[in-house]
Amino acid sequence: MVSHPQSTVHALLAACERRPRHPFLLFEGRRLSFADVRDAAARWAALYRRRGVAKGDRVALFHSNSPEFVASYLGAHMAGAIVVLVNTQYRQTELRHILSDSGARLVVTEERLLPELERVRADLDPRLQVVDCRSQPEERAGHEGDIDLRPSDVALIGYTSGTTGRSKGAMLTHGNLMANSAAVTQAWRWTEDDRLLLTLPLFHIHGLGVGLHGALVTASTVDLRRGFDAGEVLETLAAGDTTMFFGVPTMYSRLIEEARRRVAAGADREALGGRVRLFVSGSAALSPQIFAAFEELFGQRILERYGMTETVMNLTNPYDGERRPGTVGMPFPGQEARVVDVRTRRPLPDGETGEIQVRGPHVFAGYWNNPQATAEAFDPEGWFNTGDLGFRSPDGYFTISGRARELIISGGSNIYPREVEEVLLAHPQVAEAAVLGLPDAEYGECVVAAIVPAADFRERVAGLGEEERRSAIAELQSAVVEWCRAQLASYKKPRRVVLVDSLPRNALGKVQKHLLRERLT
Ligand code: MLC
Ligand code: AMP
Repeated sequence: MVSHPQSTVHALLAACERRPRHPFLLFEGRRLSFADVRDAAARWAALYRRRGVAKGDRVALFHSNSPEFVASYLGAHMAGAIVVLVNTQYRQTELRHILSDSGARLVVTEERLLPELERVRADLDPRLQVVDCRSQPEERAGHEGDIDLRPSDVALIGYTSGTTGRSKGAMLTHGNLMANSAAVTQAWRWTEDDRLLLTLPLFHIHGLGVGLHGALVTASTVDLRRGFDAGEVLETLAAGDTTMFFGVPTMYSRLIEEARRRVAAGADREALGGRVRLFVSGSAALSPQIFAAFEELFGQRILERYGMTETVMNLTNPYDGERRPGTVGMPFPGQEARVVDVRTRRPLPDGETGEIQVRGPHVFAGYWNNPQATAEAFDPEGWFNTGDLGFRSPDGYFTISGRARELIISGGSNIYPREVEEVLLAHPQVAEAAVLGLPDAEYGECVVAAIVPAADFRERVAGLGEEERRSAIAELQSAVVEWCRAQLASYKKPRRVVLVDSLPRNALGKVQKHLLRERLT
């Protein structure tokens, strides 16, 4: 096993010992050293304690990328709390579920998101406290020296997966997070001299568990952005201080598009990648076409890796060896992976497709308050069932070929069809609904909904002329999209709504999505 700090806070304090004045975070003209972040985190810890947060209590973070996010996150750990990550795009349905399921005691948020919280407040524990992320208590907390954190303590809960329409909270311990960062930083030769340009959201494992934590354990610098903008990224790379960039495939396809535009307008092609030594892609499949186009323009082979909320990082293409497009490489140091038969659960020989299982210190501690889901996720030897299908080549490279569970990945964000279907079914004009992901050039996959309208709608349009019928249908389609947007994160709304007379179902009444897919493609 690779040695690692005991907790995120131990990692922060170690970085402060080594190089207190070194910049940890660069953000919109601000420059925060490790010591600055430690002090800000200690102030947050004091604020939490004053508000009654005790060890093991849940603190939800519902705000965007900023130094305040990092300080409120590490401060929660200093106070012994468990952080609940909340996507800032989440709306009523997700907020109601996550904030009540996690039993959050306090939520840190920003002004623009307050109305979203207000909308669900009546359904939540009246004791839930809401704190503005700009709160900066003046005094310094006691000392962060008596941190009582063990590797087995839960550090965060990331909500993921939702075969039942409700997402489950994956509990990652400090040990899981730090073991992961140790493995990632070793595999990618991450050193204290690196500067990571981070445009990924910190409320996901990719930005937080891979990006921020990697910089924390190596005591290196993060150039943190509010979000991704292709032009801004290209300008930053060209400035020459960035050494690493991590992104989802949609970001790479936008970078390629923007770079082509600039080269056509006379920009220097040679300077596109600046001084970057490593471009990493993950969270969704990177197509070999994007890989090749990027190499042609930027002169660099993207390193593709595979992970998930429950495990942070699992597999990676090699830093030094061949980065093979279409594959996700091999296990990180100290981790194991294998492929098993979907039915017999026995390990399969190389080349045969089955479910990928992983095992190691990076694998989560189970689902919050859900022993049944936890038990189902592991086999008796402690292998975690990823739900992803794939195979291993004879020379050890894994390829992901599909998913055992229903999941749409659009632009690196996960969408569970069942959750969208439930929202659609609650619309008064929808009788039946089925949601699936169809291929999309920009996002990889996009959400498509097939709906059977309610009887009164069907009767009404049956009596209309062609023109009026078309406009009634268009009206229903857009009403349904707006309905979803009001209740769910906007990226989950269907990008196409198709009205059908009936859904193809099997003898048990289950919708046959493969037939529907054929019909809609
Ligand atoms: C935004 N939109 C999307 C979308 N993101 N639609 C479909 N899929 C997406 N992923 C829609 C919004 O709803 C909005 O619609 C419109 O696009 C503009 O919104 P935006 O906020 O301006 O979007 P943009 O900045 O363009 O976002 C694209 C993106 C972003 C690729 C930068 O989606 C992103 O940051 N993705 C990364 C997600 C991530 O970090 N995943 C890692 C999970 S961890 P409207 O109609 O409202 O205007 C994990 C483990 C692992 O998977 O292995 O890493
Ligand atoms: P999440 O639940 O948001 O953590 O998403 C994890 C899922 O993203 C995995 O189970 C995979 O299905 C998918 N994923 C992550 N990285 C890759 C990759 N490089 N290629 C294909 N799928 C990926």
